[in-house]
Amino acid sequence: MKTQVAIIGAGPAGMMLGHMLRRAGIDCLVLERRDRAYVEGRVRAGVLEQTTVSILEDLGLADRLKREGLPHDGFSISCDGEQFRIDLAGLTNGSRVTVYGQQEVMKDLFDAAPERDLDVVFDVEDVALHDIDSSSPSVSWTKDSRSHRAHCAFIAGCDGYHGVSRSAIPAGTRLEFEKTYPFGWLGILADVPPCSHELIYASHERGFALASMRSQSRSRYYIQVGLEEQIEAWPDERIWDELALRLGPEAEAHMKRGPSFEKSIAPLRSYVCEPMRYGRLFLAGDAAHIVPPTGAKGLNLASSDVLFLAQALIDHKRVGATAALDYYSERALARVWKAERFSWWFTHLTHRFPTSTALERKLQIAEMNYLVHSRAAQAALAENYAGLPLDA
Ligand code: RFL
Ligand code: PHB
Repeated sequence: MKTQVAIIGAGPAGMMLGHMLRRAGIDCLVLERRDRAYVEGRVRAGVLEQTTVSILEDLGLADRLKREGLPHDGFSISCDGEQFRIDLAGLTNGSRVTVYGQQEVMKDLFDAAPERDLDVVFDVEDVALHDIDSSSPSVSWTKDSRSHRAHCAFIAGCDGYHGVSRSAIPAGTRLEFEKTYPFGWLGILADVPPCSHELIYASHERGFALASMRSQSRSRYYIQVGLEEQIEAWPDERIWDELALRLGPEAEAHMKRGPSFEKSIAPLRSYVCEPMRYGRLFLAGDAAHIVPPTGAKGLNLASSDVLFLAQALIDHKRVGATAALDYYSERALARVWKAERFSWWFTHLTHRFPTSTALERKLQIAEMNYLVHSRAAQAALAENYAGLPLDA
């Protein structure tokens, strides 16, 4: 078969790109290793920047987000039990973020696919990329034990950190930058009202904690845990006790406990692959870069990547121009590195590192103190958290 763009991976990056291309009348095909329920069931991002919301609005896919998403004008930071607020809107000319779970974003993207002629093939196996450095690349896969191949003009590698696309770029032509953190996040979902109407990021002697939400009646909480920790060692009561301690008395006073219905540990990593393009293959989203979730940037970067890529592919289709395609990697990476820096910085500010010395803990507390008292420091945090302009 033939298509214009073969998209590997039906996560947020692949599905948003698919919708952008179909709207511009560009043929594409999305290949996904898992089934729809699995992709939609993954509990991940919660915070959307205005750029991501605007992309979904522009695609006409934000009706439910507008109804059910929770706009947030600020968030709190708690340091050893003392809480202060970052006034996102006041510090940034009115920017705000929207709390709307990645699961809901995926549902909206999948629901709209059939009516917009966006083909998504689930449960594919053995996806392989061919001739990506030629003008006639192709992608092959198997499904139900039958082999398939799509000849295309371009391939979009949107298959996440563990996908196959990135490794199709010859090792000698890509640079990888990586840091793994010596801890992970243990996350739970529970059907109890959130302890605060805004998010609380806590830096505590015992480690980081985060109070987030999915709705007025569903809470999402995280605590920093050691990489050796097993989930079985964390019954709900132990997690609630730890959250109460780390988030501090103000949050504890309003914290409703209840049974968790999702519990998992995610490792933290900073990673960038450069360049994000090789021949006819373009990487986007987690396939090209990973940020620790502290800054809430992963899904938001995936959306700006695919916006840049769609603009370039549309340009190519309309006037045969390759300039935007040639500039894609540089344009995307400029934004990626700023989000990497911010996520790394915010992680260092709020987490306990097992190797950190007493001096480093004092420096961390001094930086937090500076943040409490300096409007300039708060403004820098706020503009990064709310999301920098696309080409800032
Ligand atoms: P995804 O979501 O990993 O999707 C990739 C898709 O590709 C499929 N795939 C393949 N398909 C075909 N063939 C293969 N060989 C394949 N290999 C893989 C996979 O099955 C999958 O469906 O990448 P994408 O689209 O780039 O999207 C990235 C986001 O999912 C990710 O960055 C965010 O979830 C990160 N993140 C957050 N981002 C935010 O912007 N705001 C947040 O508040 C936020 N919180 C989070 C997060 C991630 C977290 N975890 C668990 C890592 C909180 C957490 C805890
Ligand atoms: C979430 O609600 O899952 C969430 C919120 C903020 C973050 C990371 C995750 O920084």
